Amino acid sequence: MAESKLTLWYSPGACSLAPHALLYEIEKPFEAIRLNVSGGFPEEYRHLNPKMRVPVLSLNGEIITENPAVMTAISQLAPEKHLMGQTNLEIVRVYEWMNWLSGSLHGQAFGGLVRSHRFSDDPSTYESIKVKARKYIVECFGEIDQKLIGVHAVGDRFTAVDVFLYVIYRWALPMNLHLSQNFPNYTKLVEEVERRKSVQAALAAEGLDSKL
Ligand SMILES: N[C@@H](CCC(=O)N[C@@H](CS)C(=O)NCC(=O)O)C(=O)O
Repeated sequence: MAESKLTLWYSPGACSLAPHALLYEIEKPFEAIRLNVSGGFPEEYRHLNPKMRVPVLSLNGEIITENPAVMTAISQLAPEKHLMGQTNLEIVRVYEWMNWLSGSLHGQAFGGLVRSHRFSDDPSTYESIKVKARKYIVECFGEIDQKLIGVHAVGDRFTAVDVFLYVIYRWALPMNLHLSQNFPNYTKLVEEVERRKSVQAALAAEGLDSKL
């Protein structure tokens, strides 16, 4: 069977780092195109993703956006690895995590912290939006820590959820939240994820340090 043609658009350290690592995980050839979130995306990018966000995956010319969908598409290329879970219940749990991480923790909590202007047109409210967002991040990290019983979020093997959790944990590193003391289970999972070859390869490709 012919190999799929895969291209990922990413920005270093952004949520696209998770599908970037998954691409190494499935061990298939792909092209990765670097953008820079902080510098703003070039206008030509709009035709690929009118939402102007990363990640974007092109799979044989089909454009896929939204992290849970992008990671599902990548995982389907190596079904034997069960990156979206193996049993029916595991698959359900993976989507339960993915939706919450993507919608609530990423979109609302980190969105409020980093992009407060999207939540109000009144600049005088931005500081209070940031304060609330920070509280919500801490609350979500507490929920994650409580939910984790082993070093994997779902079942007893690595899934896409683990690497998504890893990327989000990295965002909190500069926030002075004393992560290892306050969230020991989450920290253990992150340490485990960071040891993976796929994650090390994605970090190197994006020019990022391990940091943990
Ligand atoms: N709902 C989207 C959100 C993607 C997203 O917000 N990506 C960030 C990087 S982590 C981005 O491209 N930000 C640019 C911006 O907000 O202008 C998904 O899950 O893929």
